[in-house]
Amino acid sequence: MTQRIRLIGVPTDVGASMLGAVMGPEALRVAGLTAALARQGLVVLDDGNLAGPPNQQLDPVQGYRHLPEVVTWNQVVHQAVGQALAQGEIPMMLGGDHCLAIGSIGAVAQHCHRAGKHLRVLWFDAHADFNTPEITPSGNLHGMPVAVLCGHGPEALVDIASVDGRPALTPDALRMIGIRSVDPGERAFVHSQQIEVYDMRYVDEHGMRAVMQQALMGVEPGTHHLHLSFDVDGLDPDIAPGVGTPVRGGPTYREAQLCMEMIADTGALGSLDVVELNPARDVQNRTAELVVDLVESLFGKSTLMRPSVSNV
Ligand code: Z70
Ligand code: MN
Ligand code: MN
Ligand code: MN
Repeated sequence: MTQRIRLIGVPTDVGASMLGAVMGPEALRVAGLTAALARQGLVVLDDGNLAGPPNQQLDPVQGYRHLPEVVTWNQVVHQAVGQALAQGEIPMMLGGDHCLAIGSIGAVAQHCHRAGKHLRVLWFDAHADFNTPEITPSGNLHGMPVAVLCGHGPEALVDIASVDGRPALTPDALRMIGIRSVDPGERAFVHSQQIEVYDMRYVDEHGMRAVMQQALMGVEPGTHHLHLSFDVDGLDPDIAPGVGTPVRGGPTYREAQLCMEMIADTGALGSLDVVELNPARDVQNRTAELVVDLVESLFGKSTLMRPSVSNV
């Protein structure tokens, strides 16, 4: 059966303090995303971008910057993702900043609950995005989506992400990959919640292959829905300069390729976010082109036909 992928442009940077991620959806289209997905045999559906409130560049209020705007964006995202999943499509968010994952993963969790599927979320990022208003150094909501999805944060956002009154995620559904920048209070909170984190030291010591084998352990296409939340700043800034907050020491091109190929091998990828691409910081759209290349691997581009070896 032909898979249909639904591109959902989410041009927002209200969750960040640096401007520019609003241009992410167009940069990905300009870099050839649609053609790359079509090359992998997918039917690509793209009705353009969602609409939401603009960035007024306000200061944080009670620990949050732009909370009402972030709520509205996530309601719109949740609705669009829920609709795509109900139609049997693979929703792909074109961000936009990472706050949009509250709505997208909230809708994915609801879909899994109804369909009786197990959800596994891979959070590929330089950051843990596990802040709360009590511990955030910035008030930026793109530093908080994982906490919100696990039930910690402002009620208005936790509600969007809830399924039958329960948080969208429990820590056991979550695997973080590529992490190398965590704030002091956030660090303690990540530990207390027992989040499974494959930080860069772990990638260095064990290699990306072992990381992905562990992160994908147990994921089977019939019973599981795999969601990739791909923050572009997770990649090493030498290869991906077009992000708002570059942090050196991330996965190389080859490590990132292997990560995507091993996700493809599961056959269980059901939805994804591509976030934090900042074309204003990019060099001739190079980062967007890299992301398109990686996304093509995510959907099965490989050099040779090979037997499924990823879980051996
Ligand atoms: C920091 C904060 C952040 C980007 C997430 C950074 C958060 N932990 N930055 N994604 N690009 O402000 O909470
Ligand atoms: Mn992030
Ligand atoms: Mn489960
Ligand atoms: Mn990040």
